[in-house]
Amino acid sequence: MKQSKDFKRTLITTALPYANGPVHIGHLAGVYVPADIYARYLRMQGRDVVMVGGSDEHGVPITLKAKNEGVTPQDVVDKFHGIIKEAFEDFGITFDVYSRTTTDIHKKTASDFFKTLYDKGEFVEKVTEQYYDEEAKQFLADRYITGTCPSCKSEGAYGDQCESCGTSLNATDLINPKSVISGSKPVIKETKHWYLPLDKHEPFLKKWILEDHKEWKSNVYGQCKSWIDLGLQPRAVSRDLDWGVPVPVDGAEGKVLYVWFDAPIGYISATKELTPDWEKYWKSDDSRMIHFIGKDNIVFHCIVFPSMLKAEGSYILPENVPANEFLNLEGDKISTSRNWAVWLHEYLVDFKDKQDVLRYVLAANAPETKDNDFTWKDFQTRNNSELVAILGNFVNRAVVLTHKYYDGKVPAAGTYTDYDKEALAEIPQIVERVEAALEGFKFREAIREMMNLARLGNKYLADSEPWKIQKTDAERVQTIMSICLQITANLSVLIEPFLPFTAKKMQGMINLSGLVWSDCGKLDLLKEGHEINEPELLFDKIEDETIQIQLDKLEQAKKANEAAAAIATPAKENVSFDDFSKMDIRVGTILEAEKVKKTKKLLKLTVDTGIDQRTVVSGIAEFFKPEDIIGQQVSILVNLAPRIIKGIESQGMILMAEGACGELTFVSPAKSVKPGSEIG
Ligand code: B3M
Ligand code: ZN
Repeated sequence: MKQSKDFKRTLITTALPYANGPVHIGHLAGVYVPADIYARYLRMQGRDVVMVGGSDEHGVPITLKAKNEGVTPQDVVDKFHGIIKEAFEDFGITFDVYSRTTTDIHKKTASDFFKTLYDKGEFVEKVTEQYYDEEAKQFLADRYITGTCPSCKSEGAYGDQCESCGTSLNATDLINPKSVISGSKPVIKETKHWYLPLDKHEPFLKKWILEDHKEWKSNVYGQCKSWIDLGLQPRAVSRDLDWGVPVPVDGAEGKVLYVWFDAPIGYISATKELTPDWEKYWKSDDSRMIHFIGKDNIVFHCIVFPSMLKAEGSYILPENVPANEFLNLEGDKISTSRNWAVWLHEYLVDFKDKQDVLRYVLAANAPETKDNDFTWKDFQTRNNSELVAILGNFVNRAVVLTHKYYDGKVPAAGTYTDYDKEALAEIPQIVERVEAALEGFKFREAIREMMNLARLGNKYLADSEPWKIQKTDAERVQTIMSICLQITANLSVLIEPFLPFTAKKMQGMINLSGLVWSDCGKLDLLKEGHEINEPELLFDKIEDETIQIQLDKLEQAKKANEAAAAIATPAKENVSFDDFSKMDIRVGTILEAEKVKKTKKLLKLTVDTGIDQRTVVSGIAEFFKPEDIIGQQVSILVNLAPRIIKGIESQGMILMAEGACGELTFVSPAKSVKPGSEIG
């Protein structure tokens, strides 16, 4: 595999998050922490590197959100672009430029790009049939059409997918389709669009990826291979929509570039915004481009965008696409709509100044080769038993002892024992392993190796026990402390790409600045007599209560979802009034209650129905104790045909309401009424 040093420049791109919601830990773990680690590592080597990013501000989900909230799409993206940008800054994600796709530069760049391909005849035009809203006078994107799912029959399925049963759909499959805009029934109408003929680029892609880039991560290579093996089809690059970059050809009124056409061009526009010299990053063979993305974006970055760049002709193609899999949260898929997420802006309120803890946990647990789970318990453990107990503990003791023994001045190294030499010899080896892992985009391995240096220091100090011999062998203690300080100095450099906030604190503590990557592995970073500063705590323990608060938050989100899901249960089919009036529902009073033997759920009730006293078997035992419900007024369906339940004849049914978590409560009159009163 080629190394970073084989190229003169590196252009790092990071997936542009949609500006229709804030960013969460999944974004950070999948894309931005690895990209930032990589960019910092290259910058510390003095390499020419730019990291570009920005908000993806076009596309249907944004227009839908705007519509639901009664604001304009621009309002939506203005709000979230700000929130996202700030969250990234807070977490130390060092974009050289963080732009957005609604800038004039971007609109022009995307528009010109389309025009170039259009003029070169790189598109095919196709007329297809699509749903059209005659009242609103516009074509309807898939998400703008709802109807009954042909598969599970639930209402409110979208034109591309039913969220109840997960089936992917074509808009024309929906039963009773309805326009989200006007509520009217859409009609089918012809529309013209421009397609990128991926089939034409297939032979090239086959060679470029499957033969020339066998070194790509297996999840990325595998996905590309299965797309190519299936045979590539032309892809529409325009849409009938009024939010986006207008298609720059005559007769394309009301059409915009498909969001996935303009978004990757956003990388180009952002670079243009950064520097007038942008072309050297995009158009010279001694530059290389690396796309940091999540797995759902692989096809666009490995197949579609490269085909666009190739068709244009003057751009370089990505050298590598180290896409990550997904991060789950406490065993469940992260979901914005279900609020099942840890939002970055909220994390920082609950864990002030603990950016590095999250960066550490996410990198250590990054979903590099398979989906992975974030749990608060693991977060706590990694903080307490790795960051606090190993890294923080070692550095703190090294600094504190230096103050105690030598008034804060670095002692002379003296003579090394074999044990010292062995420990010191490990440092450059660890550095080498960190480098090799980073060059191969293996961030978990890199951070583990980085932590091994802290482990080494911790063990060296614990084994050497300078506090025991300080009075008897002062010379030896000087050597031990000098070695601990050199390890600390090395750590302060080595951790910088991963834990930049902590690195800064450490460098402040040992009074060093301007360190670069090649300082890693040097054993004389701190000269004899160099004065260090006062110790500062790098990490502190996270208690169970703090973790419980986070777990409670998630529990609440879960309950709210269940409540919403319960409310959202689709209505049953209509019944006639006659059918309804056949039901005889009355107010009854419970006179007796006892558990039905050998069952968990059933109570046998005697109910005064006003007509008679009768026996009803009811599945409420998990929620009520028999003695607590004597005298309770209930609603009872008295003319339900009797049924034998567990050998008891049940004559009627008690009506119950089901709460968000499945708990049952009685449906009873707001004030006490005579048993036998009719309900209806
Ligand atoms: N906004 C999709 C996503 O956030 C899309 C990425 C664009 S990268 C050019 O997953
Ligand atoms: Zn369905």
